[in-house]
Amino acid sequence: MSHRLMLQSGMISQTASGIYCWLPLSVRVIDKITRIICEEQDKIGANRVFFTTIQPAELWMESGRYDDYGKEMLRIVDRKDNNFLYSPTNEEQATDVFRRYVKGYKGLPVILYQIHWKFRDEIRPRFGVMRGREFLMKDGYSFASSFEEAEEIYRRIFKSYIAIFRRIGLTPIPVQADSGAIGGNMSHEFHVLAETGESTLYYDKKLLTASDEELMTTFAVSDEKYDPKVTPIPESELQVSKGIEVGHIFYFGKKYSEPMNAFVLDKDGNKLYPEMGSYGIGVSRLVAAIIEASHDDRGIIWPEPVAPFDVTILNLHTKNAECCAAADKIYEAISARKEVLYDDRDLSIGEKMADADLIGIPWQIIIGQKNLANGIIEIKKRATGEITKMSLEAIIERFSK
Ligand code: P5A
Repeated sequence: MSHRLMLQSGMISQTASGIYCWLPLSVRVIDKITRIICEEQDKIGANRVFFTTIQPAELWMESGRYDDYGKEMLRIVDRKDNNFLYSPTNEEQATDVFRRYVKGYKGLPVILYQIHWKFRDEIRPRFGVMRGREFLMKDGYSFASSFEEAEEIYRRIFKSYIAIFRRIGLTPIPVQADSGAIGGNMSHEFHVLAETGESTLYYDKKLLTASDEELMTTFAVSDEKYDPKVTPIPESELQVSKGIEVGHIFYFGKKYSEPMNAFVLDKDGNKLYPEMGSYGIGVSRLVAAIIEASHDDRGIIWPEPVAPFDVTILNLHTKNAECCAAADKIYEAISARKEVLYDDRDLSIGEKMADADLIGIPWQIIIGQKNLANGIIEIKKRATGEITKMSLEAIIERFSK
């Protein structure tokens, strides 16, 4: 569903299997998500960087993952026959930056994160950007001086992720997970509820109202791990819903710091290998997940915090001087405070209204010549379809706040 809506609304354009161009509307959504992520990550002391998308193979040989990663890794040879790869994730590179720049125990803990492109040569790219080959990820890496400190950071990130998904307007369900290929012994997936989700979640109802602290310990599992015989949830409390995995966090101790010889000196001059974790959010997948969670049969319904625009002005009669003057006046008056999409295309009323519903901007200001002659302009709330008639002045007042 999200894939069809993203194509129809001109958000993305496929260039190869699992590889998409992001067009103006979707970039604005990504910018909104990015801003929310950065604000919440900065609050917990994480620092934003840009690692690179092209990495030398040597880094992955040090960790032993160059051979293990297999066919999902896109391998590249430069003109001097050096082996490179397009980043599927950046644990090795983050560890390399750490060992170059952090020399003493006083430099710990450190949390670095980026929002950057990844490439994984998935066998079956599916549902558009939901499972792409090239995709945008927020990936963070932490370095701590002890297990206790690493655990405290893990909790901080966990809470930050819950806050991020809630601010976007989604319902996050944290699920205890095996840490799979990344390795280690503490891991949570974050799913968001959507009827069309690929995973089935089994969780205790109290997750939906739990505090952050309770969320970490309340039971939830996804499909393959569900066994009714061992689930510690009373039948009356068990909730089964569909979800989409939009985030995944890992604690993996010294899995990279030891083999990559990344250490600092502790206060007695001994080598201290940091306890590490990594933390991911599928940013481009989130765009599709938001649409899965929020649409109707006419199109997308953007939650206000991530909508590409706050409001759209529909001038239904672009050849009518009064309509144009009213639309211009409103645009001029409110565009300092609101992000406005001004539709002055020379199309039929039906086409413009259908497009506005399809692209899902939260508010529509609808200017038609008959209403305007009576001093009336309509505003429509996309989520409910509710229409209110107002004067031009009242509309300017309403959207200038
Ligand atoms: C955590 C950060 C990692 O890669 N290393 C750095 C760790 N985890 S992960 O689970 O493999 O990926 C994190 C999130 O990225 C999204 N994702 C994808 N999105 C679109 N297309 C894909 N092919 C794809 N693969 C992973 C998911 O949301 C995942 O939770």
